[in-house]
Amino acid sequence: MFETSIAGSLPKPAWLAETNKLWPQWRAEGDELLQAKADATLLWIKAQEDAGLDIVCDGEQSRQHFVHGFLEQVEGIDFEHKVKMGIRDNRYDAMVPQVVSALRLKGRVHAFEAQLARAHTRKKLKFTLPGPMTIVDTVADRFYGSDAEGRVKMAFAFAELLNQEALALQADGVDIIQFDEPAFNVYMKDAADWGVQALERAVQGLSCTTAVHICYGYGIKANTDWKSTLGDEWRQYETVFPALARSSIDQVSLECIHSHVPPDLMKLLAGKDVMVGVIDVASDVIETPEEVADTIGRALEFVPKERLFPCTNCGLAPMARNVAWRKLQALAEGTRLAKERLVTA
Ligand code: MET
Repeated sequence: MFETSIAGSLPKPAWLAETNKLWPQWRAEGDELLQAKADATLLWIKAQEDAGLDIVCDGEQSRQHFVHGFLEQVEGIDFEHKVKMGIRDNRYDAMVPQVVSALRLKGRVHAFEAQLARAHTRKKLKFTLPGPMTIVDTVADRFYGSDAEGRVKMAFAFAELLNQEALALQADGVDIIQFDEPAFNVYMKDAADWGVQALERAVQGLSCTTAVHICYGYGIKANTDWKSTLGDEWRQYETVFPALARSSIDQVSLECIHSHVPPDLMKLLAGKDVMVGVIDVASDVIETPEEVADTIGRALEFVPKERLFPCTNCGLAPMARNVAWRKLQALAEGTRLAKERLVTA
């Protein structure tokens, strides 16, 4: 009960990449970079285990960014000529690569870090991939056409590639494959109309546990500014949760602590495991065990205890390393307290 995990990413050590950045530059090249990625992956696996998490991740140490890491292994994408594009409905500008021809995987995307992680932990291993709709929102298109039809076509093309990599990750021994779809909270109607279907294409044939993560973004300024415009009640999840409840996806990861999401929206996920965000990634203040346990307690009003998985609101990538480390501990300690409360209730 209450198995703990994170949304996926952790800060990169200063010897691997620039710190406190969402799109950091690597500090090394070639074999040296590969070795640094491996070392950072092992370091964070150990840290997650030491903190007492039940399900561990590779911390996304081998990818520059949660979307572009996947795209780097896709043929048909021009990384040489990146363009500036407003992403997440123009919330912020990012330098994005361009889709210039038909899409195909160059080969395996995450074999190195998935196999490394699998060889070094006996804990359940979760692996994250970007979702098709979020990829479409983080790349410039010069091939599929920018109308709605083109976007859907491109999403399904990416879904097929994601599916190939997901099947291979399953064969590597990954227990849970999570697709990150923050775009579901931005284009809610599209998410319900075709985003979930594209996700279904990505999980086709998988027998491991499947998950989707939907949040209000990292703790960067563009996101905290956006959140301040969303009012007192954030009901974005209301449009897509019913479609997810009808889907074959096993688990849904959502933002909870310090958010204005009405917790009763979790009721819309009946029949699914719910990864509840009990750690705020937009604040360096470390949650107390009481705060974490209280958040779990609020979620328990709407999620059966055997379906509740305490998690972080989003990735910890742009944070300071020591803050992230203490947040892992807070997640585990608070969850322990929530379990105790349940026994003594
Ligand atoms: N797996 C990604 C992370 O943990 C999710 C990002 S959603 C903005 O960083």
